[in-house]
Amino acid sequence: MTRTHCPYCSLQCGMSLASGRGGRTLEVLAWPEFPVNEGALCRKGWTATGLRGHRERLTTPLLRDRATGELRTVSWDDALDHVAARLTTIQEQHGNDAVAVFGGGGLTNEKAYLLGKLARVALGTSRIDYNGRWCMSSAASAGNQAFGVDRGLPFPLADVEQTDVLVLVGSNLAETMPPAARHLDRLRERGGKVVVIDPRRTPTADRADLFLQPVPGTDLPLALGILHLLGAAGAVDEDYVATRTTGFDDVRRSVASWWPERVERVSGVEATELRTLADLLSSAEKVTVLTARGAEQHSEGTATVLAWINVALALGMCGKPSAGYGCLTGQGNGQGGREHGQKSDQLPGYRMIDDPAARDHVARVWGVEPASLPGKGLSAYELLDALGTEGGPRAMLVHASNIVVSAPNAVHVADRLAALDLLVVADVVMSETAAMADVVLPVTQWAEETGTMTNLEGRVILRQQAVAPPEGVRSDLDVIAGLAARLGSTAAFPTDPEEAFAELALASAGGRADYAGITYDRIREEHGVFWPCPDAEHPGTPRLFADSFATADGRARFVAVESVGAAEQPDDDYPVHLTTGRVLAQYQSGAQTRRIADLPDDGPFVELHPLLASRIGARDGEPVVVTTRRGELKAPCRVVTTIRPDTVFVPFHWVGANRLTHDALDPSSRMPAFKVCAAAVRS
Ligand SMILES: Nc1nc2c(c(=O)[nH]1)N[C@H]1C(S)=C(S)[C@@H](COP(=O)(O)OP(=O)(O)OC[C@H]3O[C@@H](n4cnc5c(=O)[nH]c(N)nc54)[C@H](O)[C@@H]3O)O[C@H]1N2
Ligand SMILES: Nc1nc2c(c(=O)[nH]1)N[C@H]1C(S)=C(S)[C@@H](COP(=O)(O)OP(=O)(O)OC[C@H]3O[C@@H](n4cnc5c(=O)[nH]c(N)nc54)[C@H](O)[C@@H]3O)O[C@H]1N2
Ligand code: SF4
Ligand SMILES: [Mo]
Repeated sequence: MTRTHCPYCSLQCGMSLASGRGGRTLEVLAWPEFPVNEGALCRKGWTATGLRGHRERLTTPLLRDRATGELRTVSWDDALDHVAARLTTIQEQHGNDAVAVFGGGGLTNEKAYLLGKLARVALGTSRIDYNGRWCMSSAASAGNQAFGVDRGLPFPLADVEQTDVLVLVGSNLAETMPPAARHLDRLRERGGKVVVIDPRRTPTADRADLFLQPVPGTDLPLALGILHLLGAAGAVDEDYVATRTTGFDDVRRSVASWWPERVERVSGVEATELRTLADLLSSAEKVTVLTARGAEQHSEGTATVLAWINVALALGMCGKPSAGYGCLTGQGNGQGGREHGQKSDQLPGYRMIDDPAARDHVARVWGVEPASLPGKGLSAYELLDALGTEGGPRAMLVHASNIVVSAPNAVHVADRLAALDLLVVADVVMSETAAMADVVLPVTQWAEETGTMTNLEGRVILRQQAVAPPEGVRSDLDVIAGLAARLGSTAAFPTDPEEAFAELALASAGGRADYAGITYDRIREEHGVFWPCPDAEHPGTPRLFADSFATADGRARFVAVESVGAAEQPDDDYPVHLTTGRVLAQYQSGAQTRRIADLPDDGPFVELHPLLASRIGARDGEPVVVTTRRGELKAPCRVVTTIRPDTVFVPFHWVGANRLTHDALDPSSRMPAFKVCAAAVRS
């Protein structure tokens, strides 16, 4: 029996794996003592072993034959020799930045750390970024500005049970983190209130005492309107604002013109509902605001999060027990993945790459000259947009992202990928992106390897190996080390995860996300350790901000923000709002879950309201066509009364949704506007 954690989302539910018949069978069992999920798992967790031994599992490296265009089997040595030789030639001809690296928030901390080191040390390229940019980067950017640190939840998730009012802005956690929904039930049993803000009445909204249904992309005006009402009601905690924050005067002025009727015109949320929410917040002792992708994946995502943080700060909540603001991070290692150097502007320990002291520290750990470390690179979408262009990357290594399905404006992105001289994809299955690659490298997955992940609470946990990998398959750590050696790097690239973690801990020491005091043994004993944990005696930090914030003066910063609206607004040609998101039984691009026999894989669908359906003459279950300025999708419609009549929803787990989405980026986080664009729909 091996204690480990689910391969999917950021809850990182604890589970036990029982291997039988000499490793031929593997069964998921509950691990009731692990506090985050208390033995509960969602359907994806219970069925997670379904990819093991799957006939579509990759088990041998593949190289595209120039003559036939087909992928053919090659040995590991031939594959890695070929990749290293091509990368070297491309860099000799076009410079170091001609090679790009694209990582993923599903990678363990050890992999993310060494992938960043591969880029900065062995390849000397600035061009590394990852799919986490599309996930929580707006909340990260806002958290850094307001609190001086970016940890999704600055408190354990279970704390929300003890709050009085919980506001969920753009989170459908009943379907995206099902075991977390029990906190909502317990909160309500205690007499607390749940508020859900979503253009769709989701299973999460079904648990709400108050449900607001705004036009997609209007959470920012909504927050400005709430703050306006709180000010007018005298509900601002002036003592807290005076002693623990700076910048409120600008914010107070900036919300003066956001009276409820103006917010109603923009957001479609009635002024009376806004007042109800403001009253609820004014009278509560403890308020917790949580944002997720619905609020964040917008061209104004960072400003939106800042505006909701301003609401929490004005009420005096951040740092108070069972209250405050948090972001529900998404991928398994969405949190750790952004702390150890696969983001274009960061070095390990959440250090900034343009900070000379940070460069000195990390260069010393790596045994290189600080000046040899490249500077800041391009953000994920900008990187993809530059592929194969003049001065852009000519080769790219992809570890743990299925870009062809999950990138915005995906038809364009697939064109850019096709323009590369060399695309290398390391994956466990033949994803849509791997299918485009010149070299495919088959890697181990979760139960077959050991490594740490950092869950949405900042809790560093250990996924332990339960079974041997299939023959022919290697870990990403082996791939990284194998390439680094062939590229002539003399730096250390450990393939043992525990050794890699020890180096990561050193590199992170003194940084914002300090792991220096964390070891595998401690994690095993303590059900995970919360960062920052600077030394072996330190207990770890489940709760941040009780006494001070991570800013220079220890105060939280109010940042005044304005709303200019979504980048693309409906017009006569494209009259409805398109939004996208998730369903319970599928995960992300679906590369893994679409192949699991016990999960329904019924393809993309278009959710729309009966009023819209009758206007276009569509009937439930029949195909409709959604078009945007980027592309078109034909899929069966689901006619539901739970969505706004002016909005359609498409899940992104299948090829299709992202042919439609817009590539407008948030100016600060570079987050794409996945959650709203203008569309037309016809039957
Ligand atoms: N089943 C499942 N669970 C997952 C994942 C998965 O793929 N499948 N992925 C994991 C990952 S990486 C992530 S990031 C999380 C995401 O977790 P969530 O953020 O909960 O998931 P989404 O479905 O993307 O978006 C949440 C809600 O936002 C709403 N929404 C759309 N536009 C807007 C808007 O403008 N404003 C507001 N307020 N709401 C809006 C949608 O209707 C949707 O119900 O889930 C994680 N868990
Ligand atoms: N329209 C729309 N698009 C979206 C979103 C949305 O809400 N709407 N959400 C965005 C968000 S929040 C996210 S997080 C992204 C996610 O989108 P993707 O980056 O595509 O995420 P996954 O499908 O998880 O892709 C992970 C890939 O890595 C493989 N893999 C799994 N484990 C490993 C490993 O250890 N090593 C290697 N090398 N490979 C591995 C899997 O088989 C899979 O092919 O999508 C974004 N795209
Ligand atoms: S909620 Fe997330 S971590 Fe938990 S079992 Fe489901 S997918 Fe896995
Ligand atoms: Mo995500």
